[in-house]
Amino acid sequence: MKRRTGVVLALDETDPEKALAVAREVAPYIDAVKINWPLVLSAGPDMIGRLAEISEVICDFKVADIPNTVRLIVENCVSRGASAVIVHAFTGDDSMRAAVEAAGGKADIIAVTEMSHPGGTMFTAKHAEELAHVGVDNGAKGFIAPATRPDRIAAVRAVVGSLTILSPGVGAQGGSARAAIEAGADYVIVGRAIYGSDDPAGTARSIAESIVDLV
Ligand code: OMP
Repeated sequence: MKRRTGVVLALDETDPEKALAVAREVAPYIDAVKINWPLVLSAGPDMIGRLAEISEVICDFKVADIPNTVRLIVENCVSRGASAVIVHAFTGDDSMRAAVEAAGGKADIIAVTEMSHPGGTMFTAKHAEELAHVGVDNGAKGFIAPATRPDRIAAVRAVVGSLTILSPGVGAQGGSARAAIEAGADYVIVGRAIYGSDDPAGTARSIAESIVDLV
């Protein structure tokens, strides 16, 4: 993924045609579209390929399974044109390694460290640095860290060095794009604030403008 604006669209819009329209409209202001279960379950997995014609695609299936199952999921995402796949790190070294091997250099694996919602403090926050290590040690290229707690982005940055950090939680969850990037994120992930707005392109553009001097 090449960083241009530093904005990733979390496309959790469940109407397939609306989702495609939003992706097309905001494409000039984002570096990638992230697809998660809500859209893939309503539109079917071919949506991954359709989005890949518009933008780079991150498959956010937060894969958390044994190595063989992880491999099968990642191979499928990559064959459909995904540029990256998000996987949980808590499953351990072997599952993370299976994800990286299955991506085979054709896509990046992004490891979840600390989650952005309040419940993320119950378990993930306590182990975020260890989870980041699982990713670093096994070849993940990206890491998820919370825009809702920018100090925790800095903590993950201290573990992952120059690897990429993507930060969800901007807008609807209360985080600020600028604070996340200032704390060490490379990209912000923004969903409802963009696709749920009356003017998705204008909103994406203003978020990109708010961090333009930092990316
Ligand atoms: P909004 O809250 O609508 O901006 O959407 C945030 C997106 O980021 C959703 O697709 C979430 O599934 C995702 N996300 C989080 O919100 N928190 C996390 O800790 C991790 C993710 C993610 O992996 O992308």
